[in-house]
Amino acid sequence: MITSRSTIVLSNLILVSCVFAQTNYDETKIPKYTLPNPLVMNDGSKVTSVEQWRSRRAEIFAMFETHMFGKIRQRPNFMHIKVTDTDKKALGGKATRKQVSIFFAKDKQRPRIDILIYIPNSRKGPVPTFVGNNFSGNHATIHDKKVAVTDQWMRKAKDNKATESGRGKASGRWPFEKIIARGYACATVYCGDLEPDHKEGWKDGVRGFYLEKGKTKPGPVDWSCIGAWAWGMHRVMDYFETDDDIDHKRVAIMGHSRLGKTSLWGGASDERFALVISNNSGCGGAALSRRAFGETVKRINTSFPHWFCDNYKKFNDNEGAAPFDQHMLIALMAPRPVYVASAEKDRWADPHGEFLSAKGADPVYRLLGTEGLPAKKMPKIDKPVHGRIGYHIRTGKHDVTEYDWTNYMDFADKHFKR
Ligand code: GTR
Repeated sequence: MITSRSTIVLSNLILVSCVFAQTNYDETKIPKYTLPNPLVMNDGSKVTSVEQWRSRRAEIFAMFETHMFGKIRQRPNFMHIKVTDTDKKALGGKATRKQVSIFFAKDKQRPRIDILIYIPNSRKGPVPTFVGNNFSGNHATIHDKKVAVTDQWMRKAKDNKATESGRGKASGRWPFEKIIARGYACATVYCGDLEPDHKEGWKDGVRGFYLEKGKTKPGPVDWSCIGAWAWGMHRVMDYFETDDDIDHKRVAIMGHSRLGKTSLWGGASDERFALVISNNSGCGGAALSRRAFGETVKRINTSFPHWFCDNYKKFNDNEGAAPFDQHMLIALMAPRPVYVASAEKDRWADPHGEFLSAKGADPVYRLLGTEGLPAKKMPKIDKPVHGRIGYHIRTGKHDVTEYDWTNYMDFADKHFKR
């Protein structure tokens, strides 16, 4: 006899396998597709000048807002910035650590973002800076007891509470010492400060806080969770503009995986970022959706219904109906340098689709007078290509490694003329 519990388990299994059944890892089974041309206006006319590109860019940007990430929010009227910590003897005296909070409510502690920053002490003036969201709290990015353990909702933690045991757990992904040694500052913010990463998380984040009167939840074109995380990066940039140690004209926004989707959208929606880096961002990030290789639009919208605006669900099993594909998200960075990085074993994120997307942005970069992505074919493993568009596929799995960072810094050196 089937008990009700096993009925539930069974139906869950069927549901999951239905979704999984469509996962394709075979290049020969990729559906035939035609990519929308980033250099053809919605009315069919060709884009042949920089000026026309600005109009086309506006069209493309509106598509990503309306159909994928939701409307971008501007800087709020109220924002209170407070530097809570400055230590000139951090990292063995090599860096200055700053912790800065941005409060969004006049009379409440939350919402608030806590920025952790390390700035090289051997600097002659403002320094170029890498900034990105992190997954597990600022305290997880470094073994530094002065960094407070976050009290925000935490994924994969007992009772969703971060503890001391998480300190430094993600330090492999944040090689602050090496970044400092190369003359860059590096800053990070816990994405959960903006919105906890679950379906109902919007209620406890900035999307809930700023919900318009009369609405009970964000509408189908309103900002998404990724939109909220990206918005947080924009607010960090607002702060950078007030900090004389940061060269705010040379800030690179970087993110991994879901936070790589975020860095792409964050960089696309705020042109103050001078360089944009996507580390293994995959579906909904750098990977072309029409290939439906590895993670698909339907799968991502099912597992993470909050990441994109509800409108994006229209493209479940129907990627070809979108007026854009992800190469056009990359093109939104043009002519700013952009880097797309893949990992050999990260097939879920479709490395080839990430490369093709970077390549798909190349005509826009060339129209704007830059070298674009100087690679005819997908580069070999561990053979990075650094044009105005950078790309590499490295050995190993879905992660951020020293190899990735070394390439990002080399790429930044090239474009920031250091
Ligand atoms: C996976 C998701 C990917 C990627 C990844 C991550 O579960 O399917 O799109 O975002 O999480 O963020 O680590």
